[in-house]
Amino acid sequence: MTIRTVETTPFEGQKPGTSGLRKKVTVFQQPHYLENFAQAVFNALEGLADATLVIGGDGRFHNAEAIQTILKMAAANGVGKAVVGQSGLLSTPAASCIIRKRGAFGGLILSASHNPGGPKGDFGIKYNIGNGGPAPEAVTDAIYAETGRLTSYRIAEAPDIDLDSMGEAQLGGMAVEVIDPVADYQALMAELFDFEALRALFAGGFRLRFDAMHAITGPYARAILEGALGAPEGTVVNGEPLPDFGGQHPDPNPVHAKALFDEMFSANAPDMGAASDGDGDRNIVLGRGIYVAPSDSLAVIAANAHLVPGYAGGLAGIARSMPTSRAADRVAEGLGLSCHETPTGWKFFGNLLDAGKATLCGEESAGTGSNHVREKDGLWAVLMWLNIVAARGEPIADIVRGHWQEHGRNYYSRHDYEGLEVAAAEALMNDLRARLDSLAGANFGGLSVALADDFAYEDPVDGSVSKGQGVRICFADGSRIILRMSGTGTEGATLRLYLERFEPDPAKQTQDTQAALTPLIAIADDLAGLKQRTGRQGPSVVS
Ligand code: VG1
Ligand code: CO
Repeated sequence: MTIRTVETTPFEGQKPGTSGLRKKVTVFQQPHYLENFAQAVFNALEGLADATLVIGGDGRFHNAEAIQTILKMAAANGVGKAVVGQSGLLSTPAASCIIRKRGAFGGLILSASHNPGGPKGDFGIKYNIGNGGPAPEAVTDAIYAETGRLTSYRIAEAPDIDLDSMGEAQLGGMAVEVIDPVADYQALMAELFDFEALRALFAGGFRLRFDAMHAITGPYARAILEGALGAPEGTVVNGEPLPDFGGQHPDPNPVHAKALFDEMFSANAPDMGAASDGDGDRNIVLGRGIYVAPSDSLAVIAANAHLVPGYAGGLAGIARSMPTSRAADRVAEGLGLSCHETPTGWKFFGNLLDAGKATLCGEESAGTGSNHVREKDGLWAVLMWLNIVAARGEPIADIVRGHWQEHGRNYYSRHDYEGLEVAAAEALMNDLRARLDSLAGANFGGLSVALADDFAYEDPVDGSVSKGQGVRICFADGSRIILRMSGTGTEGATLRLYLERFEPDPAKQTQDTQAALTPLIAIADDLAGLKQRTGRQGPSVVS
């Protein structure tokens, strides 16, 4: 094998503290761009020689080319073996599963998750460590440091590997194994869930519509739902992964999954609706005439997990990101479990899961998962709900409303202001931060501020501290207003406003979430000057 050393210049583009790169495809198509990042990863990882790396992506535009480049670079950097999903495909949770199952050193996942794809869309790459989860900050910082001192990268001169056929090949000194992207993941799901009960559920006429949004979950959902569980053909819609996701935006929210929402609120709605995102780690769940807010989903799953074989032994604890509603905290309290509050992003759950401090984790942004892998897992959440429905024999709407009656209801909504001018959004946040101290004890129409801070987290396992994770304003009655800037967008700035209010009394609970939150929306606007400073009349997405 001939190895070419290509001279390059230090690489700018990656934000420090982020687990990978997410950029426009056109940025990734620039000469040396992907190569620079990959070489920075290889340089930063000690002990990679002769080790196994798992490689796969969500099938978006540029996936196949990027994988060929990465394989040639991995071979040139002394990697022992690459395990690649057939046709270069692996969902994020399946990649996590395979890294763990095969004891790999780590993995490279090619995806920009819920961001749009296609030649004008986004591409991304991130490195996951040997526990199957996103690299923690110590590793991402090391990769970032390497990007700043790169002078060359190494690549093998070799023909492309045939990724469409399963089997083993050799790329110089590196073995390449092309595997079925679904098999290991499906086997893990069969261990966790009562597949027999789920087969009986579908055989009994239960109707599910699973919208794979032309992204990676299609093959997984077809194999498991329509294959192993016998759901009727057509249960999975938009099941063919397409490089541009069929021109759609693979983000399962009320705007981009509108067809699914319309169907679930129609007269002929099936029993359950669900969707996943570009790389298969997110999920939404709907019942007939009801959308289950992801924060509620975590709480309901926690309260019912004992009904599911993989969790029958009970939970070690629950973890949620700070902006996620406190519905799960109430369940944890009732079960005598601790509920950990982490910054946004799945990487913060890894230590808690590894240390056995949590079994279930969730984020308000349609992410739910457990200790079975180290990523959030869209299809897992759907199977969890199916198993709970099968065990309880109740419709989803009744399960959710019953949960609110028993535990109280945490009204919750996220308002996104997308595509803002970066400087204006940053100024808004900075001005708000500067005023936090003066807010303590302040009163807004009868609501008094109990705590106003910029969230900081100390990891209970390794002691690392992450600061500046979002402004939170907590009121004496349990309501919260949270503001933070998105770290995943590729155009302008996205400001996220999170609103939460608790209503313990079932007699006072209304169906209209936005109406229940109206006073908080007004306070948030007042505090942050949202309308005036963004020049927007309202948010671009309400979820
Ligand atoms: C968003 C979500 C966050 C999630 C992250 C990655 O981040 O809010 O909860 O962990 O996306 O999800 P941000 O910084 O834009 O708010 V995914 O599906 O891209 O892996
Ligand atoms: Co995702």
